[in-house]
Amino acid sequence: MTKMNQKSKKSLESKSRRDFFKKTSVLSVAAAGTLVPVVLSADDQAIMHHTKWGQSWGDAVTKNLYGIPSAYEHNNTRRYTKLLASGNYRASIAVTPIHESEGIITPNGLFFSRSHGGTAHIDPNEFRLMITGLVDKEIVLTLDQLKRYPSVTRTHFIECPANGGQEWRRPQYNSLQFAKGFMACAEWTGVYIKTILEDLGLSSKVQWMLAEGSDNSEMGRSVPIDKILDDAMIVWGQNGEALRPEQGYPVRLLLPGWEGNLCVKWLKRLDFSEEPWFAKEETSKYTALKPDGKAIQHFYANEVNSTVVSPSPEKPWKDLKDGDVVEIQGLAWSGMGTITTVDLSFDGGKNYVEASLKGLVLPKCWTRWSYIHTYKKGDKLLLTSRAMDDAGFIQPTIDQEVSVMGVESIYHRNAVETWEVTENGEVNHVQIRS
Ligand SMILES: Nc1nc2c(c(=O)[nH]1)N[C@H]1C(S)=C(S)[C@@H](COP(=O)(O)O)O[C@H]1N2
Ligand SMILES: [Mo]
Repeated sequence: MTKMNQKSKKSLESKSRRDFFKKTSVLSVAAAGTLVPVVLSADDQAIMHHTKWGQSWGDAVTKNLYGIPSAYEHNNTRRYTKLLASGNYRASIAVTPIHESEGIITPNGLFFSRSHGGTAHIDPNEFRLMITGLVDKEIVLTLDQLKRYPSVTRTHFIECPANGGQEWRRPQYNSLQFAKGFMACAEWTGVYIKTILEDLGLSSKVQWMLAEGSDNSEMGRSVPIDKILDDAMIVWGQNGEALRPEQGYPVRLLLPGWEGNLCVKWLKRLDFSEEPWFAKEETSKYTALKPDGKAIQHFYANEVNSTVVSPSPEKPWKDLKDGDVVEIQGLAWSGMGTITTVDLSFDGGKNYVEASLKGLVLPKCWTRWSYIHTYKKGDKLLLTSRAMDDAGFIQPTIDQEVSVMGVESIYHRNAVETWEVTENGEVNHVQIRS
């Protein structure tokens, strides 16, 4: 390091130290000494004990060549439900423990998993992707050939359109994981389909693309070509490693922000055409029955949505004392764009205050938000969050949503949800209707 560098580094350090002390003193005055929401106990002797992990060897690095979470984190798992499941749990869903989530990335082992015919295990050497229809050059690609296209890495959520779909009539699950866990968020690496199409040549007549999976469910969905040419990707990377089998190893379709069902896993074929295919998942299923008896057929982006993560039924306010400062946290997301605002209500949606967005705020991505709250012992609260996106949408109330959609649709529910916090700090899922 040169003299010059050393000097400027030192002055930087002392400047940030000065700023730190200046800021903390301002904050502690503002919060009257209650900023740190911890239970302080002067007579806790645990620090004096010799711990067993400090007195013997730790594990050799050879023990876990693929790391796993601490044994103490054994409750942080996906959970399954009979809902949407065949008797043998092959057609089934396992939901993400959102209440345990940190930041905006879901670890691969906790990514929700929905399949209609079980998790397929594909040998990457036998994998082939066939691209057919109205392109100049029809082609069959191996995995290595596919990965030779220039890649991109993007962070997006995937949400099953049935997320929260059991809650149309009444709260069904007193649980964040089951009420909202049909979704997760990851950093995906793959290739834009438009990049491949530049190479293959697309006919100007094309209006639709069929994506077909190679698992036994024969999942096939028709996607409008505008979405394909906008941001549709074929992905093989999930949070820095290969896709997990549950997510469609070796490759899946990713349509950022659009309903999870369209993100066909274990991909085998793309076909380009002038007409949609009317596959079973876009006719008998994944349509929304409206009160007039008609159904919405092609349903795409997941609408703006949010939830309070902490507290939640799984994360009650158990040990809080009167006057403790606590951070209320949640997630917001929109398949139409970027979250602009999240509001939080303490009275079930009558009055709102603005929460702050935390960390990265990305399009079609989970966005974490927070609100610093001073807890009053014995308070009964109705916590409701309400998000807005840059496409100009805001979450509806339950009454507003039901007045348009009725209660027969399973899909695309994005009305605000409410947690009741009891005077003991327990948290229950309730619905506020006028
Ligand atoms: N080939 C195939 N693709 C599929 C499915 C399937 O059963 N087979 N399930 C779909 C559904 S309904 C959803 S919600 C998402 C779930 O993605 P995940 O399991 O990675 O969470 O994958 C979709 N893609
Ligand atoms: Mo789904």
